[in-house]
Amino acid sequence: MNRIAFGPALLLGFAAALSGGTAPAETVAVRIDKGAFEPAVITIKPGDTVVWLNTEKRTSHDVVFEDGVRSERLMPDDVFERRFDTAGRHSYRCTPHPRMTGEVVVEP
Ligand SMILES: [Cu+2]
Repeated sequence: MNRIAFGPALLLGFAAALSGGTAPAETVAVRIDKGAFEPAVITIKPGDTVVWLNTEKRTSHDVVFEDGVRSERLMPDDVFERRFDTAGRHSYRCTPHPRMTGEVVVEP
């Protein structure tokens, strides 16, 4: 086995993979405040995670997706997070406040 010859090629390949344009996964925040999701529409990349934070003083909310994924009831300062691996539009709403709607747009 020839580690000296093989090592640099492996390192170069790794560096190329790192700079290959695939951004590292990010986590983005949506505030729940004054009876609204802020921002109501958020655009992310596959693999990113969205964190919802209830910043109300005393009102609880939830986050319920059309595909069945849902948070627990979020009391003030509670958080809920979901990672999105597939492209598409993911609509959600708040059960106790049906006018509260939001959307996560996952663009490849
Ligand atoms: Cu609500």
